[in-house]
Amino acid sequence: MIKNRNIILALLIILSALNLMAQHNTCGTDKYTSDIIKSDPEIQKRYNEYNENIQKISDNEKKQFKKGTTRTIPVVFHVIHTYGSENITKAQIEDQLRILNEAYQRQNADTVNTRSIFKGLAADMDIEFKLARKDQNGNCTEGITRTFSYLTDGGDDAVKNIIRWDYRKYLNIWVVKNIAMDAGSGGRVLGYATLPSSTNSTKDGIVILSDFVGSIGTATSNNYKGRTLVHEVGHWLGLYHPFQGGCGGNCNNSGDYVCDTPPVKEPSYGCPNTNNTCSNDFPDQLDMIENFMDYATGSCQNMFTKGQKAVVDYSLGNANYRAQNISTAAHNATGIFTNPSCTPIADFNTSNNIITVCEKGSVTFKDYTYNATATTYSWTFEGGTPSTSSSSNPTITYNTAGTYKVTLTVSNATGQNTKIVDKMITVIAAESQLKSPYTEGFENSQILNGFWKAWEAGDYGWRRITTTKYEGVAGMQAYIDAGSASNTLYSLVSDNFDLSTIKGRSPLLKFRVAYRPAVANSTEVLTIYVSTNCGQTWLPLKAISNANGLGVDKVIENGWQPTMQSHWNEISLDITKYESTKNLILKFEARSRSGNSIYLDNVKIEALLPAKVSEIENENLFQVYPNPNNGKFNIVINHGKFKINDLKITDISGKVITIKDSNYQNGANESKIELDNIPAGMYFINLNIENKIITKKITVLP
Ligand SMILES: [Ca+2]
Ligand SMILES: [Ca+2]
Ligand SMILES: [Ca+2]
Ligand SMILES: [Zn+2]
Repeated sequence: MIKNRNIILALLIILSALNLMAQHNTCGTDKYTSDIIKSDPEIQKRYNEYNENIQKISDNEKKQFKKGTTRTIPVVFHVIHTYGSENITKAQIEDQLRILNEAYQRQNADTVNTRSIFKGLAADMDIEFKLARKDQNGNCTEGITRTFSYLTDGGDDAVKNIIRWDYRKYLNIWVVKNIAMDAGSGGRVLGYATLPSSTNSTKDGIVILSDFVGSIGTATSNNYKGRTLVHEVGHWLGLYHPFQGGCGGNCNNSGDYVCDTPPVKEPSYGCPNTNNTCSNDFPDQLDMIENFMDYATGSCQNMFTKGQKAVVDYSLGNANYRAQNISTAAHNATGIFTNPSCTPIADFNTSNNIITVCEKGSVTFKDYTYNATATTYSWTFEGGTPSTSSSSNPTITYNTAGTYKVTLTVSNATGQNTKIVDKMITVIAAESQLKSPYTEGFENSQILNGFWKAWEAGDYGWRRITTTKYEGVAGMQAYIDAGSASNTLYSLVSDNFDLSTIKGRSPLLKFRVAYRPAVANSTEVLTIYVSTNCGQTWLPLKAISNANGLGVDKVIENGWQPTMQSHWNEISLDITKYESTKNLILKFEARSRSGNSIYLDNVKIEALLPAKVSEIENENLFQVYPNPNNGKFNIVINHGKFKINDLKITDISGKVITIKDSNYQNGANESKIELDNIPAGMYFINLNIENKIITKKITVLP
């Protein structure tokens, strides 16, 4: 079975290597529409209605091009980002706007490439796009919002809940790093749109990959020339793919319901300008690979047709579809014909996302202010040196361990704006107070409030829970279900530990995990990283999935959680390599596959080998007082780094009077012992520490 699977995998790898050319990037609108129709009968009804209506547009109307007045559509770009390259520049967005405007007014420079057979069919769509100048609340905007969210990495429709503006006034375009929707072709889904018929107040708009926005910046390296958004806006305005339904039948009732786009059997890729995949068109034309609504490479696309314009005119002329987006009311609300000066919105991050640093380390801050150019910067750095700065990207030194706030106020002639990030920078002491061996059971309810740090995305990610745990009252859960976008990473970063106290004794990192996958062939992954430089860099220690111990069994059960100790697997990792470090930090990174949660408890750093006898004997391990006593006495154990097995009190013959084997905490432990009715005489207290017995003699008086 396993063997066969490996052979199939190998074949798949070979096939995919041979067929790299067959891996096509696609548009996600068909898949999105089919899913949304299935989930909502009302949308299915509206979809059918819309299709019937556009089939009713007369042939004559579809052929006759009338130059009309330009319709203006207010647009807002919502950039969803984690301060990476997906946080594209305003210039790149403006470049995209130029490309949209050229395409929808047949002003693009490459109209000359439209082949002569199609030149007479090409249409100026009479549409322009303008970035909003007023937001929903009437505040000055440049038509670009920027929001930090891990959902940029495959959140798909979930990004629409982060921010959206009234869909009847604004064309909402969400710019993301990754779209999780399966392209079904080994390539990427570059974008997807809601159709005029499938729209609703929470979903309407377009999601597009950041590196396919415009033709400059991060889009420079592809040859799509910003036509991906031209295509998606075509869907948003009510156009279909010319290859929809293959060659189809009557051109008015099949395919894209437009007769002047020749039928195409399947999507066109590259620039196949001799293709004629359907011959049921009359006259039989070549495939119109120039059309923005096919899939040919953007650099080969250059036209819409008169028939497509008639469909878009219908959509823009109907209040049920897109008429409100070009209304005077929308124009006034969005301020697109005004040119106000906005106040900048303060935004910043650190260079390379570094938020932890060793004592005396430095952090460079990076300005991401938007919505206007700032003329002044005023930073305040709690715990930093210098503690203030007026430069845009200052470098600050942090001398003392602690967690510190950062504040930036930016301004221009119109006003000022402040961003405060509480507890942004954590400065870690050169030597940790937490000496190994050490156990973290997540029992302290304040564990995530300054000791460990958890990264969440929306409702998902790491949290302390009391409903299920390996031991004690609480454990940790990386909360994941179908709503958690696939490939989203949730990090849990530990406090720092001094490993040098168990140096030479084969230090191990041990922890308990519990997991079952929600579906076959898709498993969440837990990757453990370590850092010895206060979180500046992370080294992977191990990635664990269901195949190598994330769960104790291979049972598939959606929504599963552990209910007994036998559900928890113990993972043990060798960390000898780091035994000299005095501040080791761990990171538990859960990768979502939109399946089930991962559970974690009992994170231990301990030594495989016992301490050397001489080491133990040299420790002043325990005291007993008073001595002599009357059978009531106190034992103080301060065993530091050594592991205690048990404590036995015996009489002079070796008979055990009592055993105390409860858990001993790190540091000082004090126990009260009361031996009632015990005969006077000599007794021994035997402490079993690291399997060596250390004995103290006591005298009980009559
Ligand atoms: Ca057609
Ligand atoms: Ca043809
Ligand atoms: Ca626990
Ligand atoms: Zn499409």
